[in-house]
Order: sequence, then structure tokens, then C-alpha cells
Amino acid sequence: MERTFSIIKPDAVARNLQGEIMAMIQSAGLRIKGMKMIQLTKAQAEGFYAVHSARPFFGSLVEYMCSGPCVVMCLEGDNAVQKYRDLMGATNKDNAAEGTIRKKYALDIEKNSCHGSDGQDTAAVEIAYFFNALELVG
Ligand code: RTP
Ligand code: MG
Repeated sequence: MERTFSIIKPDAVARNLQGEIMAMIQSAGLRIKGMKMIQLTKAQAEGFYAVHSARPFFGSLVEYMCSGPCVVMCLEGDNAVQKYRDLMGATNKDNAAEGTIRKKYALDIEKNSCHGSDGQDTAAVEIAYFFNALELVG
């Protein structure tokens, strides 16, 4: 069993799509081990996406991620990191495969409806960034 971290991003929550995205996650065999709705502060979004701080899109990304509520989740399953990356599809919806969350719901390359950790190490850091032990079920 492996864990990954997911965000249903503000563009999707604004369109009330969190239930449909959670259904896709659960249908893929991933279990939700922790979940909450939050609105990120600028500092929290900058910290979360610090790896992208030198990229030209960083300021816009941070502003967008703070623009409304998100749903953050800890997901668990076999091969959870890759399984959820596959379910999300490519960053740019134009390159995302049929049946993926981004193909179905993303608005553009930035407002792409979901985040998923890119490795087991980053998953552990990201889960700990948003959840304490009492907020995760075993
Ligand atoms: P994420 O981290 O959110 O799961 O997405 P990802 O791995 O597929 O993509 P990444 O390269 O890590 O980029 C993080 C987020 O930044 C926004 N982005 N905007 N304007 C642009 O060219 C651009 N490129 C990326 C997206 O919201 C992307 O998910
Ligand atoms: Mg990424």
C-alpha cells in the first residue's frame, strides 16, 4: 500500500465538481484516508509550490491556488502515486488522455482541476504539509 496527496483545485470546487472527481478517484481503487476543504493563504500556496518559484507562471499559479476553496486529500492504494497521476492526465489538458480528470474538467494548463504528488518522497512531504496524524485514518 502506498499513499499520495491530492488537491481538487479552486477551478473545480468553484464548479461544484468535487463529488464527481472523488467518484473517479474511488472508482480507480484509491481510498480516501484524510480529507478537508481549505482556502490556501498566499504563504501556504507559495510554500507548497516552492519548487516552481523560479518559473514564469509562479505568481499566477499562487494567485489562482488562493482564489477559492480547495479539497485536499490523502489517498491510499496499490501504486497510489502513479495510479493517481494516470487518473489526472497530462498537466496540459490538450495532451491529456480520454477518461482522465484533466481531459474531462480542466479549463487550461493552469486551471487544471487537480494536483497529485509526483513521487513517494514528495507525497510524504505534501501529506505532512496539510494533515496532522489525528486527521488521517489508519
Ligand atoms: P501538479 O503539481 O499541480 O500536480 O501538476 P503537474 O505535476 O502536472 O505540473 P507541474 O509542472 O508540477 O506544475 C504545477 C502546476 O502549475 C501550473 N502550471 N502552469 N502556465 C503554465 O505554463 C503552467 N505550467 C504549469 C498548473 O496548475 C500545474 O498543475
Ligand atoms: Mg507537479
